[in-house]
Amino acid sequence: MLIKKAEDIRSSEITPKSLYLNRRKFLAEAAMAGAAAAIGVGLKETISPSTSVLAGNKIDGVKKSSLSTTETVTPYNDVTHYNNYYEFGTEKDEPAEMAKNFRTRPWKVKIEGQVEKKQELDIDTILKMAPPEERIYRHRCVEGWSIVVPWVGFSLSELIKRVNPTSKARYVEFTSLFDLTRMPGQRRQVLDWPYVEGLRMDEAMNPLALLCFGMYGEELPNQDGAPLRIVLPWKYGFKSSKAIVRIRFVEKQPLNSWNISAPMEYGFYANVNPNVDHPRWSQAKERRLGEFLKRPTLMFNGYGDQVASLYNGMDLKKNY
Ligand SMILES: Nc1nc2c(c(=O)[nH]1)N[C@H]1C(S)=C(S)[C@@H](COP(=O)(O)O)O[C@H]1N2
Ligand SMILES: [Mo]
Repeated sequence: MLIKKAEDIRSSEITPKSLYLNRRKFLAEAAMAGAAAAIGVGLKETISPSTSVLAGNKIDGVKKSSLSTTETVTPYNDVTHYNNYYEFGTEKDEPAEMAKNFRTRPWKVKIEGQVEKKQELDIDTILKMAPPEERIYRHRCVEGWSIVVPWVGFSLSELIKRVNPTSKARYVEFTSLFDLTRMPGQRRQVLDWPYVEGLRMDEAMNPLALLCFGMYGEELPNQDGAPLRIVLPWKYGFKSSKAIVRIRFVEKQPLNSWNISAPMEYGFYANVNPNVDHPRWSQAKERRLGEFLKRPTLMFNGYGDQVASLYNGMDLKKNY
């Protein structure tokens, strides 16, 4: 999502090399799955996190959620090796490598701003606030790729209810970790660090908004935002902040990193919208990791029934 040169714009129209390699990997996996079926081993075993060197700890007592899609889940290996996480490099394969040894304990999250009691919560206190759920969501990056991920977490509203925002709280702001020694990508000024994002209060309270600490039944791998991130399936991926250390309730619309960096290209709302093109490319289609042909992008990424009413009366071409 860096400001790209003309030659890069063209390359987004053809098959990017990483996706091409991804397809080769996909074909290899499909061949493996075929072989596995032939010898009576389940497909799941060929793609499950337990086969990865980055396997985390299993999360117990995870309940299935009715908010899940039944679409095919993207292989774990793709979701953990095709990442946007500029604190750990700007190439898609860099975060897996560069975040490998990132320490996520101890970890505190500051609760600040318009709340009855400002406090600092330990990550392990937050994880116990509500029972963990598996939410299989579609997730669409503004760059035109998408994934389907079995995230683990609970609704952000569970935390918000417990910290009692005041009546002045109209927005909530998420700040990611700033630490030059632990996040080497921050030594480059590709963004104004730390990464910040925000939501309107009613968006944050929508049941779909997920406070996320796991995926594929395990703790989040570092490259996907451990130990705590947000997941907002109806919005472009850049709204889903990783490695959150501060949640602040505010009166005014917070700034957000990509809007600061390129306001004409990335707005505050960032709702998935196939009818509003990015100034440098169309948003009408997307490529699901592991697939070759593009598929049409859906309004609100297909979550319109749950979220369209939040934007009644708003011009979504202006509020992109
Ligand atoms: N702190 C932080 N959060 C971030 C980003 C980032 O660079 N830094 N990238 C965003 C973007 S552009 C996307 S598409 C998603 C990618 O999440 P994933 O790597 O788990 O698929 O993370 C979002 N959250
Ligand atoms: Mo993204």
